Amino acid sequence: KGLVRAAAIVATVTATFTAAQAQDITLRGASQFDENHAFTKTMERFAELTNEYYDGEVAFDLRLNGELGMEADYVTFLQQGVAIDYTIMAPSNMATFAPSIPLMDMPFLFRDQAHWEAVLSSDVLKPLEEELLEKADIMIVGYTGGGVRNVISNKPISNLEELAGFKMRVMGAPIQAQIFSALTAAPSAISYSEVYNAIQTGVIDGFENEAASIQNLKFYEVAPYLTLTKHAITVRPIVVSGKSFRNMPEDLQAAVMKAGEEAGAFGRELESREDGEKLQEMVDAGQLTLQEFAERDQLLEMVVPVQDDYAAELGATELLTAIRAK
Ligand code: MAV
Repeated sequence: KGLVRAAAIVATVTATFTAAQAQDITLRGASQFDENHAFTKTMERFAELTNEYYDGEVAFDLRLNGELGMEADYVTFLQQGVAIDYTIMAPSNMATFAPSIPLMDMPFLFRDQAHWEAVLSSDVLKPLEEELLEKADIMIVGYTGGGVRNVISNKPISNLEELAGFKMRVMGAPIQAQIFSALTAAPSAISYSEVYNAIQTGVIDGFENEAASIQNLKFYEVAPYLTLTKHAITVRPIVVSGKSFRNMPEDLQAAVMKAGEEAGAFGRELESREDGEKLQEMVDAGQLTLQEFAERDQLLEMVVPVQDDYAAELGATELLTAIRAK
């Protein structure tokens, strides 16, 4: 009888141990947005696909609504290997650690959506990925994005004359301010979490952003005019902390790489498809008024020399040429 009980205990202990081991790995992610944003949906897809490809079980703990801070915080977390294991973020938020990373989403880099897709589904950005890993210990496992960035403001802007001196927020990477200065606007780098207030209190008159985020964070409440400058199609890497990655068993690493690439393609299709729909939803709801920008072709001419100088400074002229040639 005693023996039978002992065997039962061993069986229970073994089962508990196996379950504990299987649950051992938890990967924590962070999103600035709620469950409706394409980034959140893409990270959920990444979790599903990782579990599909991994012959074990990984728990994903995705924190939404900026609970763990904003992208500028996430980059530090990832670099230090604390608080989060993965997220999606703008290359311009990684500039402090790797100055050439913002090249991949600088304004006016892509001619059109086909060009953007050709670049993201090729390996032309590899040198930048290597630099990010080396300098920041952050790994790019896939590329999402696909939102078109436009100027959004508290008063209508429809031509170069009205853009002159426009007090606007830009992302922290110096190239962002350089580009908008070349367009004669008055850019300043302000934290994303401060933008709404800064417009409301008149510190700035607007900024530039894509439909998904304008809608999710209700920026139209303070900036109801959107000018179709269409100056950027977003590139948003799905990133994993190098420290977290090295802690994973090899088969999980492989699953994460495969899931990252596929979740990226899923996210690109989703956000590009939703971009126009979301703009229209905001127009239909009376939240936004859209206007064309009269001299869009001229904008392009004004920024090309700035792009060239930036690439030259980084020793990335060849890379920029390769991206443009895709
Ligand atoms: C949008 O919310 C996203 O593109 C996000 O990745 C950026 O960080 C943010 O805009 C921003 O402008 O800072």
